[in-house]
Amino acid sequence: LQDKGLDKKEVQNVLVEDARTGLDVETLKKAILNNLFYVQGKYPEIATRNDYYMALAYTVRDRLLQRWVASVKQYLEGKHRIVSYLSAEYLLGPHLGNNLVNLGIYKEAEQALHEMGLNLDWLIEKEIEPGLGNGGLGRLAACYMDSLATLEVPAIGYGIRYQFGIFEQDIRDGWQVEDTDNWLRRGNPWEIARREISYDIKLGGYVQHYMDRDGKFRTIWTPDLIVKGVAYDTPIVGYKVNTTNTLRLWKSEAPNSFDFQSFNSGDYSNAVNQKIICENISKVLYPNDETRSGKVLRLQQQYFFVSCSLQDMIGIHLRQGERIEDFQTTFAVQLNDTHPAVAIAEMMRLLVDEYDLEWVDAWRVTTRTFAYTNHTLLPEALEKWDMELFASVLPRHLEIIQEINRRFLDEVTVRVYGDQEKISSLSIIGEGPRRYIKMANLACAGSFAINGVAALHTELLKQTVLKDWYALSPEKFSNKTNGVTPRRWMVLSNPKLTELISSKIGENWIKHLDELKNLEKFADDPEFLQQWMDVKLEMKTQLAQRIVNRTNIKVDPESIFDIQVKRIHEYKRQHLNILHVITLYNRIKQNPEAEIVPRTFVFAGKAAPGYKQAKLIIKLINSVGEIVNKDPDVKGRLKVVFYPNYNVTNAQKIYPAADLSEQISTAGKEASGTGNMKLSLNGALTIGTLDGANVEIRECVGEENFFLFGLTAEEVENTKSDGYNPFHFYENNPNLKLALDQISNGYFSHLDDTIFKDLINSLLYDDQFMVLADYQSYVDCQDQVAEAFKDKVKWARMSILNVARMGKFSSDRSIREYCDEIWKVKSVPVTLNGTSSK
Ligand code: B1H
Repeated sequence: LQDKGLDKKEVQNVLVEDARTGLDVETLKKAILNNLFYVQGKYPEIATRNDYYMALAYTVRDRLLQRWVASVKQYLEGKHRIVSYLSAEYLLGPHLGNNLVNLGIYKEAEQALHEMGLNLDWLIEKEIEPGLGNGGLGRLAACYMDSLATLEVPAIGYGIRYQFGIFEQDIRDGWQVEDTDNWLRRGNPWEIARREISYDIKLGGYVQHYMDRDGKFRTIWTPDLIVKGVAYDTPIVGYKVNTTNTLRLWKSEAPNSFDFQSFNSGDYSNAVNQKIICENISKVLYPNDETRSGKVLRLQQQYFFVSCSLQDMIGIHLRQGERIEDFQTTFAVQLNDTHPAVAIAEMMRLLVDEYDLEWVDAWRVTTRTFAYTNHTLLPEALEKWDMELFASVLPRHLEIIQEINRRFLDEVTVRVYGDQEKISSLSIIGEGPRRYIKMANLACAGSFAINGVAALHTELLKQTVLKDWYALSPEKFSNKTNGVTPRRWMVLSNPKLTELISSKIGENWIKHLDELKNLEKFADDPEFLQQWMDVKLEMKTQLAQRIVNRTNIKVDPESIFDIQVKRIHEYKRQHLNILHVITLYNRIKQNPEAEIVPRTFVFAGKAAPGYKQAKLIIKLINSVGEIVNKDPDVKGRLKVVFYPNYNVTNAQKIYPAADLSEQISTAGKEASGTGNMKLSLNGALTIGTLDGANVEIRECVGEENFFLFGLTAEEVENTKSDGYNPFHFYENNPNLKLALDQISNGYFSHLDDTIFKDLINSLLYDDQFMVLADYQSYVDCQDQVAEAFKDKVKWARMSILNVARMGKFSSDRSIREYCDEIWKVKSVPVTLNGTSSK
């Protein structure tokens, strides 16, 4: 700067006064037109809706960049421990509205567009969301990125830039059909490709060991494929703070040398093939929520993003002038489930093979760096890799894992006094007809902290799947109950309720959700109760409009909006819900004059494409809907809707309209749930089992405001060990028997008595998830719901108290706990123009 005769202050002033940073309506208007011209190459008369969306998106991005650069600068200036979140999934949802909320310029942008004759919602709805996750686990990562930035904690999220995210769901003839999610088809204004940040990743091949001239053991891994990972960065801005962190997603490509080789050898088509193989690695997200896929490509994906991320972190650490041995002082690395757990072996490989550390020193660094979050107890979700398959992709890592295991078991043998059962349960390598690698055990061995995602889940972890680990190192275990960001899930998705709440208690609650407590004193205020009911009715009316547009089903906004939206899974028991629908329907058929409180049942959720029973459940919902919705005896009192393609965008429209939140998983199966929190925060009352975070929600909102039913986790286990016989419930409960018989006889399927055979047989003769055992308790509880809903004011009062007591479930609280108790990181306010917040 001095060379150019410029004063540092002057340059900064030029930057901050730039038309790309101003937040007022006039500047925004100018900036939008400017970007329309210089980015899209259009003038207003010929601009399309997408042109305007892009112009606005770039206008917002310009403002993010200023904060982003300031954040990176500030982080590099001092010595701060940085959180590194490793996740194979980020279910971000659309950026535009959220960034406007967090920058605090939503109203200004709305006004600017209005003055230009445009509508903000119309542009927001143009965005295609990045669906880079399956469900709760991916969405949690996104909420945590929001809270890290809002709490001004230096953090990087690392993951995969899938070219195709979670498939799009359509319903044809009642069945789910999948379509590819080409989310990048109109470009992505929210990311910046950092072509200069890339790493080579080896795959396959073989390993050789030799002794060098100094008598040191050396290892050479000769891969049979090298792929390049390129960084794509997305800025994540906190709510009304300058802090803007980075989400760095890796795209796989062929290395630069590739084209070159093809020219030399003349084997052009082979070179093209190789290029395709490389690009395949980040091509598509595996759509199996809660079930692992033992495919080579999945392991390659996991290793690919983990190796890129660790190389990137080591680079950042060393460029700070630090020693490799002190890596853990620069980064705390959180493993979002075991999907990135191969990081533990990769860290050892980098330290030992590439940075020449002794094994024990490398292990010390590794075990002070990583922490592991477990998200499920379901046995089918626990990741295991066939050892031969693993060796074919990561030969060196297999050796390293064997060495980790050898040293670990050597130490453990004495601790457990040779108990073979314990040793084999703790072993990272499983024996059997084929040997396999247990990723949860690798994660536990290599981490300094292990946590579950709700109090009950953590207890069950300690008592069941990780029992022997808990006995070995109880100090590593803790609970970190999940949370959700109130910015996306209230301020953005439910502006009307947000405004109503803020009119009574101010806006502080958006950052300090506990302050919702202050609403309690208005729970008996008749005017407030009326306003509360008005907002809910308005949101229900809006959803009713969307429902009719999308499905042609007309629903009554005055009816109970009874909502179950989540991935379709047998353990989540959407079929229990449907059995209740059929039971109400039969009451009407048996007595058309029966008093039935009108209800709209809304279902939404995707089934893993290979999950037969889940797909059948979708077909069942639609089949029952078809009969119930058009039966004249019902007189519109019951409506069943399956809203297609559940994603973040649709969730934001559904939650605000819910009266009743269905959280009805078999107790002990849902690790936490987060939809339960979002629905409750938006004023829905919960009908649920004592599972996951439901337990804590009920504790907070009060048992009088929660509709509880069903077996407890303990009762489920006892019933099973006593020999559970679902057929007994079928034979002895006439309403249940009738409903199941109707399904199997084809009452709901044009007399086709074959379609639902598998589903019914599994319920009658196996019923792993205790649907029949919980049926009567559920129906009785639903009768209480209907009774309670008749008194609208009383219901509204419960709804207000419910919201007032949801403060605990902010992801800000979760992240604060992770920061204080696991990562030991502090916030680093970022200053811009001398202030740290808007
Ligand atoms: C959760 C998963 C999951 N737990 C495997 N486990 C996957 C497992 O692609 N895969 O192979 C994908 C996802 N997802 C969910 O995590 C739990 O079921 C919820 O109860 C919990 O709220 C959520 C966040 O902790």
